[in-house]
Amino acid sequence: MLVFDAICALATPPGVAGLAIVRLSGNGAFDIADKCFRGKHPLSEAKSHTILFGTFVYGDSHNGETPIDQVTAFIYKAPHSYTGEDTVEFGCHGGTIVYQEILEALIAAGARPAAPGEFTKRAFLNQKIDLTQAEAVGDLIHAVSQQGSHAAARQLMGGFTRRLAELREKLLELCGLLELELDFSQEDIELIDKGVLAERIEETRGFCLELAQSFKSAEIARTGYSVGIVGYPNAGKSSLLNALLDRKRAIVSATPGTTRDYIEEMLHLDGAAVRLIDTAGFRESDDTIEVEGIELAVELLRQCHLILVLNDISEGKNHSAPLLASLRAQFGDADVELVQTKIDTVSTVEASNDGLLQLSSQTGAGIRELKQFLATKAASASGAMQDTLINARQAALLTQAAESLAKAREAALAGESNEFTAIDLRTALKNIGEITGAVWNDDILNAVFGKFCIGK
Ligand SMILES: Nc1nc2c(ncn2[C@@H]2O[C@H](COP(=O)(O)OP(=O)(O)OP(=O)(O)O)[C@@H](O)[C@H]2O)c(=O)[nH]1
Ligand SMILES: [Mg+2]
Repeated sequence: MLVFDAICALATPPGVAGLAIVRLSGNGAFDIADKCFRGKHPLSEAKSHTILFGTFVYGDSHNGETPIDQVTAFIYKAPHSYTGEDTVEFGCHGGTIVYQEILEALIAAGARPAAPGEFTKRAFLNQKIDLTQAEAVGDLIHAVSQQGSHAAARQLMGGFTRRLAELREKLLELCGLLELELDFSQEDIELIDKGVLAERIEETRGFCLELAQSFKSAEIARTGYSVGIVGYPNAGKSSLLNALLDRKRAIVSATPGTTRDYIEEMLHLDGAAVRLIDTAGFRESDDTIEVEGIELAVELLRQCHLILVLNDISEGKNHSAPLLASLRAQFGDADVELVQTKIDTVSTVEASNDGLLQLSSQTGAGIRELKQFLATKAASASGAMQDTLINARQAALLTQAAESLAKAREAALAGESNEFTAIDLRTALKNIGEITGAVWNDDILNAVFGKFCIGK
């Protein structure tokens, strides 16, 4: 185990709460903690994985000690802790004062404030977890959907780690054979048939590409399936947002141009997270705030996976046809769906549906069907989540690995010297190594842990 200086941080969110946890980890953690802890026994004498009860104090016996709180101290002795180091986790009462005083006391006793993600970074450096697991910790904490959370949990258990390890082994085996052949190049021995070699490389390349392509669906599981609600002013956009959320979130009024900014809310449907975005109605306007709102809406639609174009059926079924056509032309990529609103204002015959989405936010007709529609869309877009949530960093490395493997395959098929194939295989191995952290440098670690929050 590597030994680093002692760091401390609040591991729970600050604010009024029943409990809070302050973490202390690193060299001399128990001695530092003992300067502030008054219990039956000093913490340094406690066994690992025990909990001690006592009083946390600030100050010293010379100038007097001030009790800060009654606390529990969880003891973890190296290497059996999250970081792999000696660790104490203090359970204290929540609020805004107690934890700050505890941190101040620990710092006065010799610890320093932890940097973002520093505990998890130490866990990585001490080989408790690999980089994909460290990233899973981040995904688990920030998960917005059950789906994403469960995939992150599986990744944290090491599912992805094992798959990448298998991949690395396969490539290492191929590299080993090629390099061995090189050693015997004078004797002209062929240890692996070039066709078989090319085939095996192609298999791993396919696997890398498939994983890299799951990035898009992983992003949806990670941040939610985004649905833009658009239409001409007064189409009933904000009313629909409220109806879907089942509460009055946005202002609704008969005045066109009511919504000028955009409103974003998360809706949870069958374990999927759907991010609803209500926008300013599309129209020519002299009002600069409204124009800005419309421009913002267009910008937001670029990030949406689905665009619902709301048409007020009382204005005619095809009233929004020009808007629909222009959005379909502009956002070919995303799904653009027409939704008829205010169907309570027309006769049932007029509203008779041709399999299209139609609803009334006022009576609630069609809302359940729209939710079902959104849930199905979100579920299919986020794909069958397995044991991993590919992120941008991993996807980029997998794509690079696939490119090197394509080159290696070409070299093998062209009957070039093994040297060339082996070099490309080694490059792919390095890329895959960077995913798990088998190969790392400070830039890689900063990219991963810089995004973490303090205390993690
Ligand atoms: N009858 C009926 N009226 C509705 C329905 N949905 C909305 N309205 C009315 O239509 C008007 C406009 O509704 P909003 O939800 O504010 O429409 P909007 O599209 O958000 O409008 P802007 O934000 O101004 O672009 C309000 O007077 C609503 O009460 C509906 O299903 N049936
Ligand atoms: Mg509105």
